[in-house]
Amino acid sequence: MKMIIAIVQDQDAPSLIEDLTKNRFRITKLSSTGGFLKAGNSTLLLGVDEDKVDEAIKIIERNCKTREITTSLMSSGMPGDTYIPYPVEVKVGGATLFMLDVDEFIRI
Ligand code: 2BA
Repeated sequence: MKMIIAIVQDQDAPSLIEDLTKNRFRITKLSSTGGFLKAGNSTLLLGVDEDKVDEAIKIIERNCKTREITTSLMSSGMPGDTYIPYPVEVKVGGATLFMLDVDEFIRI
């Protein structure tokens, strides 16, 4: 069994969860925050049999879009300086996936 940790944009999470559950995947959704943008995103945990991993990835691909986001980050030159906002444009994935081997899966 594999554990897929999928970090996705909040906008894509509802349709992705619906599509995954419709296809009999089990999911836990965690509310998370990206370290760079400091904006909310969604982290999904999927415990998946090895032969279902490709199917899960295909479902994630068809539900998660890449978006260009312009946002303001704050910079300060020296400690004590005022923070100055500056615009940055970033391309936020699709999805960021981590694949972990599961030693044991127990349901009680
Ligand atoms: P954030 O950390 O808020 O990053 C949002 C987007 O900002 C990233 O999109 C990337 O395009 C850009 N970005 C992130 N760190 C950057 C940096 N140091 N310099 C320049 N640009 C930077 P994605 O790569 O699609 O990542 C989307 C979200 O997935 C991230 O939100 C973070 O929550 C998570 N993530 C991505 N890679 C990760 C990793 N290696 N470990 C843990 N979480 C990760």
